[in-house]
Amino acid sequence: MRAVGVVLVLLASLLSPAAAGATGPVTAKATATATGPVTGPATSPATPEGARHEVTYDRYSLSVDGERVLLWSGEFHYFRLPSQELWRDVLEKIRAAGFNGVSLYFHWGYHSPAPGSYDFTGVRDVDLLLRTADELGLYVVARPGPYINAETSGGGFPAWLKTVAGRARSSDPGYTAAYRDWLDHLNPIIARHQVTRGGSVIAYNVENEYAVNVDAAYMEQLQQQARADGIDVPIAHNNCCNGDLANWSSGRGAVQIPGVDDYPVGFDCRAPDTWGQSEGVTRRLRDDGPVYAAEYQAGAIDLHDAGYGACRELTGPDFMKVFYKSNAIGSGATMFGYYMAYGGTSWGWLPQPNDVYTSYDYGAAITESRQLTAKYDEFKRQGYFATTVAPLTKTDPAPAPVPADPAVFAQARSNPDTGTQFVLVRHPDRRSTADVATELDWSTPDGRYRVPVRVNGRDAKVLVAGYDLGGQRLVWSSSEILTHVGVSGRDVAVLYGRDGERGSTVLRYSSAPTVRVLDGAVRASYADGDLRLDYTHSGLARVLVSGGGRPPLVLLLGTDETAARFWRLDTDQGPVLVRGTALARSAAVVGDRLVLRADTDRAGEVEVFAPVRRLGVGGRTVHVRRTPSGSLLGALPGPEPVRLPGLTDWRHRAEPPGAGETGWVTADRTTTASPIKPKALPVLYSDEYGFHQGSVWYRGRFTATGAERTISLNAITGRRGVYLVWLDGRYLGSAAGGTESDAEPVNPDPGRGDFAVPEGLLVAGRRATLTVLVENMGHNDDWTADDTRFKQPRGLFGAVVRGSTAPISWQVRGSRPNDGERGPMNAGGLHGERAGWHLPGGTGWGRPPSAAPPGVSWYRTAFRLDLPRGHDVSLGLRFDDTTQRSHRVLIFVNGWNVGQYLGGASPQRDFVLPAGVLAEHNALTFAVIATERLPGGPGPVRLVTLGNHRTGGGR
Ligand code: IPT
Repeated sequence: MRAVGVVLVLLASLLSPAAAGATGPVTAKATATATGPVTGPATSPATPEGARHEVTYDRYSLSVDGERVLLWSGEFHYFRLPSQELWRDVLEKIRAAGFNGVSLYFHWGYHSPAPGSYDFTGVRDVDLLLRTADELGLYVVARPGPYINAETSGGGFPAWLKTVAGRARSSDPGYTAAYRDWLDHLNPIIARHQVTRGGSVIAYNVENEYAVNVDAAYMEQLQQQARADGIDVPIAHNNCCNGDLANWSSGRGAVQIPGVDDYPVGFDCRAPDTWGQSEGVTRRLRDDGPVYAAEYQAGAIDLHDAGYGACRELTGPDFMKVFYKSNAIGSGATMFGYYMAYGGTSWGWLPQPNDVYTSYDYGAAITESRQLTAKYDEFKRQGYFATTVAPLTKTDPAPAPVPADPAVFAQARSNPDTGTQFVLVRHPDRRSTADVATELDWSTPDGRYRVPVRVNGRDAKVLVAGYDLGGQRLVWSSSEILTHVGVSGRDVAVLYGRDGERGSTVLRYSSAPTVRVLDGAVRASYADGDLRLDYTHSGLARVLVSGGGRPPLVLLLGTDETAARFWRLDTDQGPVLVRGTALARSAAVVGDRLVLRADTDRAGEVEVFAPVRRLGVGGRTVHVRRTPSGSLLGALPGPEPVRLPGLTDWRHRAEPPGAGETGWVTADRTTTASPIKPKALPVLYSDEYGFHQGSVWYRGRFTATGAERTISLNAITGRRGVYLVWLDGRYLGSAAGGTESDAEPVNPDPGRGDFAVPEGLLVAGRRATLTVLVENMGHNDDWTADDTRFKQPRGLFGAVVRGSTAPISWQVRGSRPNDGERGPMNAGGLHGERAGWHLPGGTGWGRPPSAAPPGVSWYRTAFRLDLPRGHDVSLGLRFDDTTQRSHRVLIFVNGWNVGQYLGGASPQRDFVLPAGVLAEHNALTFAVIATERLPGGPGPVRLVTLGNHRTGGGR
């Protein structure tokens, strides 16, 4: 398999225009320079001859086999999408947006249910993930932690690590032994997918924002182990704090490529128009390596429950234009990791509860339900440019042309070898919404010009001068470049500007060329070798330029919107352009036919610029005609409508408090590895007894005196968690769980609840049973690397029966360590979860009562899907209950815990049901936890369609 991949890679590079000596897009050929690329670590000696590729870097960029690479990558969390086929879907969408890379965290806790036990199968098959990225032509920055943060439970640490002695994220022996074992299992998988061995892993990111309480020996040991495990690509790190605090650029533990994370507009989505002061320009941390924007904000967590729509607005196209372009020109970075390209779902017990709820949509360019947004279009505009215009891989700061009006700010970089100039224009205050039109006095490589520019509102442009665009010479343009390809001896270029704004483009010829305006209103003039085109951006204008001593050029002048309808796809005959479909996934030239995989969301045109005469989409031949632009034009059908079944015929099953006799463990420990000590002994922390996920039941038995007045409890659940209390089967009530205590107790009373003992309930001399259900909403992260957050307990923290000194004997029962293919973080410790009620099948279900009592009740229904074939339909489950009742619902689809509905406690009402988890026949099961009587059960819910595309088959 791998050998075939290598042959294809070699073939592709032989066929690439760069190898043939022409200047071509994508494959930026590094020109030999005085500085010369610094050679990275040696390639693996075990690699067969011919498969070796070399990854090197210098102060400008990474290079592969001496060819410079601008790494334009987006972050993707495979663990937030439990379906191998959907990994491919999302990675195809990421690739189609113009990304040439993905940044991948690996989640230790997701793979390891217990010390020494690892699962790399099914939805945990990261070997397949890396193979998929490679097949799609995506470079990978592998980010194995061991600590990853990522708003996931424990920041990626397995919860069992909370009981291991020794500070996490340090060189302490206890922690070291634990993480070494994990990395010794993971590193070899990553290693065999490195570029140096014919795969696509191009860099390896150790640790994550390791900035406070640092231990240099640990950083050094992580890198030594990576090398020992066969990692030979450059090692990087992501600093949290704009390069401040520990950034690992020098000294013990330093990495080769220290990068910087930057979230310049932060995480408060409540006022999405409000941008703070942050410049968001990535700092250079080493002179001998490229500038690396390791995590650059591409969405936001919803810290204040504004909903992800607001986060998508906060980080929308205006923000992307202004900040991404300012950063590219301000910093000269050539390595980018946009966080997130696709956020996904923190299904099961994946959320880190203090910062997120189930959805990790992130307001990203691709929504949780895998739909493409306006942000996706902006990524495409910028990503196509960044991966097309090769001189961007090597630039130095350059004198900027002076705007006639100081209300426009200009900043420039240029490529020292080609002379190509890149000029950023925007408002000096990036938040300004003024509309300013002015001129630049621009000394380009091809002469001095007055270039009209306009900045209307929150906008930024990167204008290019002195660029060999295929076989053409671009002198300058006030339009931006989307991309260009060479097709059958012609150049096809797409330029764009905002709808209604004027644009001008100047191209150089040795004699007057013939200009034909095929579409739109474009004025052409020729003088002294310069062909000047003037136009107003509107729709899609088309100009055919021929003669003048150069190959013919089809110039397509679009708006932001019409430019975004183009797709650039690589084939072994070079890149081709497709226009009109909602998505184009892949293309292949087979003889005289273009075989296209594309999605449509409505009926409409499809146009291709490719060296072919015929077109096939999704296995069907499309009737096409040749256009004056030299393209083929045809029509494609839209999707068929989706009909969804109603959710009816609910069945019910009660889970009485403390039900089930097996699985209880005596809780009598008197010590804990956590720096947070309990209020009273024994230690009741659920992790100490091997119960790490979801709810935990406690049973405390004591001999009553009859004088008991109050039960005082403390429980730590994580944010939005609750606990419920019964005494001798009588419900006493519930309380909100705490989020944390402290090593020196400044917060000694977390999650306190006081419950009055009903008069006459307890009889002197009789055994009494206190039963408590404590939710565990997920584990804290370890950002501060000092154990005080990460090793926060879950479960009961203290229990006192006031009015009695009788000893309480405790038992605890929680989750099983693993739930089959659904893994260690799917099921918690409800009796129903332990008994498999969340799985399809089984008996014992009856008619629902008119109201559910406080406590745990299970509901179930089945539904059959009859979705149109050859379509990609994304479904969700919508909670229509608007009463703000405080019940919570664990949602299981065919056994998979797809999230937790939190009544009035979180803004999330739609839950995405991943296509890979759905089948034709489906079981939908709810575990409802109600803190009060719940008339009518969990309330109205229904299936909703979140997206519907005809996919053209192939998936
Ligand atoms: C940075 C983390 O590296 C990343 O894992 C994730 O948590 C992200 O932020 C926020 O979503 S932490 C940085 C904001 C201090």
